Amino acid sequence: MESSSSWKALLLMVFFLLPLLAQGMTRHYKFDVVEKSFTRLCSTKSIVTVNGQFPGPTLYAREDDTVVVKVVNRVKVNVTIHWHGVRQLRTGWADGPAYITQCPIQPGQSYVYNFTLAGQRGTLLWHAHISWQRATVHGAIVILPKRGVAYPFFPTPHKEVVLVLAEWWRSDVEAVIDEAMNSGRAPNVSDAHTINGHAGPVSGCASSAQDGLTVRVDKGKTYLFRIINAALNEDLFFKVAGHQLTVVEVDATYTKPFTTDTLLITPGQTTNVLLTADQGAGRYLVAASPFADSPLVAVDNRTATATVQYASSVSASAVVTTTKPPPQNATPVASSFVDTLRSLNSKQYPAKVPLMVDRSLLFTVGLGVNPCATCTNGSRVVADINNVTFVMPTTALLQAHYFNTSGVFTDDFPGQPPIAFNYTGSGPSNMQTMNGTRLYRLSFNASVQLVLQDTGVIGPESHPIHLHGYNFFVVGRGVGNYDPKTSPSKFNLVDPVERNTIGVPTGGWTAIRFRADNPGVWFLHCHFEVHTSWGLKMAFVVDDGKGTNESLLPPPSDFPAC
Ligand SMILES: *[C@@H]1O[C@H](CO)[C@@H](O)[C@H](O)[C@H]1NC(C)=O
Ligand SMILES: *[C@@H]1O[C@H](CO)[C@@H](O)[C@H](O)[C@H]1NC(C)=O
Ligand SMILES: *[C@@H]1O[C@H](CO)[C@@H](O)[C@H](O)[C@H]1NC(C)=O
Ligand SMILES: *[C@@H]1O[C@H](CO)[C@@H](O)[C@H](O)[C@H]1NC(C)=O
Ligand SMILES: *[C@@H]1O[C@H](CO)[C@@H](O)[C@H](O)[C@H]1NC(C)=O
Ligand SMILES: *[C@@H]1O[C@H](CO)[C@@H](O)[C@H](O)[C@H]1NC(C)=O
Ligand SMILES: *[C@@H]1O[C@H](CO)[C@@H](O)[C@H](O)[C@H]1NC(C)=O
Ligand SMILES: *[C@@H]1O[C@H](CO)[C@@H](O)[C@H](O)[C@H]1NC(C)=O
Ligand SMILES: *[C@@H]1O[C@H](CO)[C@@H](O)[C@H](O)[C@H]1NC(C)=O
Ligand SMILES: *[C@@H]1O[C@H](CO)[C@@H](O)[C@H](O)[C@H]1NC(C)=O
Ligand SMILES: *[C@@H]1O[C@H](CO)[C@@H](O)[C@H](O)[C@H]1NC(C)=O
Ligand SMILES: [Cu+2]
Repeated sequence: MESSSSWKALLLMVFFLLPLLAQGMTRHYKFDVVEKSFTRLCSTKSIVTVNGQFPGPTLYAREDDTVVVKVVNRVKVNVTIHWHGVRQLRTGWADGPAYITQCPIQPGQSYVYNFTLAGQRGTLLWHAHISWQRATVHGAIVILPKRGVAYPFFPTPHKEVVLVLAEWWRSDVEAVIDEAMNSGRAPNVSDAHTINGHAGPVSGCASSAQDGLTVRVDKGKTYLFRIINAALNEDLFFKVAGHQLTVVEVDATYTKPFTTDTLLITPGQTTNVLLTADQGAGRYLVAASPFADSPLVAVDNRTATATVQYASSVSASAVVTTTKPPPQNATPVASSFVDTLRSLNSKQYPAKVPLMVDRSLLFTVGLGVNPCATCTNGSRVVADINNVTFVMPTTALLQAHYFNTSGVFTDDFPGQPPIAFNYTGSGPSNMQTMNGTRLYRLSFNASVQLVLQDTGVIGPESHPIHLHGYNFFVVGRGVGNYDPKTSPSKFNLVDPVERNTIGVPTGGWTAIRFRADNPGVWFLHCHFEVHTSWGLKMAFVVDDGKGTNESLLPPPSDFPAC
């Protein structure tokens, strides 16, 4: 066969050259943290931003790339940046949550975050991880497939559009949370939602209504919308008038595609959808509106809007086809979306669900009330996991772990609720919690099942829980109390959705599984920033395994000191 040599050349290319091409490159970014004011936000107030942009710059990379970001703090407050959803395999030093993995970057200082994007592709977000700064310090992370690798089951879209949803306060966000912490009561809700930093209808600011975002599309073409919820305290519905959305990926993992007219997206979550411009030429409203099904909770009920506009021939003054957002308390719309999500679970992208469980944990997540002599009512609202209101240390936990510093944390976090009660009932009459910087220790590669159970203490409420350093599989979900005897029989261990942030339903529970194959200290917390401020947080300390490839790397030389 005379063609055999060219076959050999082809094989040579496939086996030797393609892997070389697929090897990642290093991408360098510079993040200058600076103050900036935006007239489009109807205020002369300065906000903390990255590079003077709101939202901040999109970080583009491919799977396997190394990302090096030099963050320079040019503002008056402490700063850290978290790369939300990035696994940070052995590089916990680059994860970012203040006092968990690092001390803050203080005014005038800088720090180089250096990490590799391994085994992930899709959309994530980066955000500040100190106090309430992420309200304005956030942006998208786009992880494209490896060079030469196509999207798995959908053709390359005509264009990709990043849409960052957020919340906007007229006041300085630090003043909003300070006021709440001093009074012991809930903070003021935001004054608007935003889409890519455009406020839409802000009361008392007429001009901003015209200053919405316009996404231009060509009829017949398909677009990939990368949607991020960067809001502080609110789950959001997302719709585009007259168009169906096909979900293809969440939290940088592919899903089985499905079509819906409404997305639910909690703070910290990301969703990629395909939108085909298959309607008549015109302008169509895009709406992001709050979802909150607890009567107790005050939310900002303003809908953020943008428009999808067909081709250049359609004028900006053309009539906009509007859409009605779901009611704020539309639990069935939210549940139906969450229940439909499944991992792609293909040969190339299998769902590696842990089938056996080494550690079975039950964590209650909810609120409490502690005495507070200086507060408005002599008491303060707090939040807790298993009745522990987490107390932030003054030095980073990861450092204390790595350097064996005693006295910073204990590793006796309770794996079960200290007192069993009817979690979704009205709760115990004593609503007090314990304080502590308590961590839960896991050995390397332990397989963990964690049931997150909402409580009715004060009132039931949904909680978007985020785990750092890992993706997990969402194997089950239900209303009422989790029952260890009957609930597991309904678990999906075949193709459960894989993600890094999951909403625990109001008055219900969610079960997740993950393998502790990443050594370090990993934060678990509510992604409603108000609940994190109140103490709904804890951390896992995951010990090193055998050999250097299963051990935490040493800290970088420019690691900030406290
Ligand atoms: C980033 O980390 C890698 C691996 O540890 C190292 O080789 C590289 O020099 C680092 N780059 C920078 C800019 O610090
Ligand atoms: C919170 O809202 C109250 C009532 O509208 C207002 O008086 C107060 O100034 C607000 N606080 C902040 C920090 O904006
Ligand atoms: C939003 O909430 C405010 C204050 O509770 C209320 O006055 C207003 O009618 C609500 N708007 C909508 C659209 O529900
Ligand atoms: C004080 O506490 C009572 C009972 O918990 C509550 O009804 C009231 O709203 C609180 N007052 C303030 C100002 O928060
Ligand atoms: C911390 O303690 C472990 C176990 O005793 C030991 O292997 C390690 O070298 C210690 N690390 C430091 C930085 O002292
Ligand atoms: C728990 O409380 C809920 C709500 O009050 C109630 O419907 C349920 O029957 C209670 N469950 C148990 C086991 O008491
Ligand atoms: C939580 O801890 C406090 C303080 O120790 C205690 O009084 C309370 O009974 C505990 N509650 C629960 C539900 O464990
Ligand atoms: C928890 O700490 C706060 C101060 O941060 C204190 O006021 C409160 O009494 C403590 N609660 C308990 C149960 O120890
Ligand atoms: C982790 O445990 C699983 C299940 O026992 C095993 O298949 C896998 O090889 C282990 N991985 C490592 C790195 O030890
Ligand atoms: C680390 O290397 C050892 C020996 O090559 C291997 O058995 C193990 O699976 C590796 N662990 C990981 C997490 O890759
Ligand atoms: C900034 O961080 C340092 C180190 O933890 C701390 O000492 C200082 O009080 C912080 N500054 C502010 C304004 O919080
Ligand atoms: Cu919460």
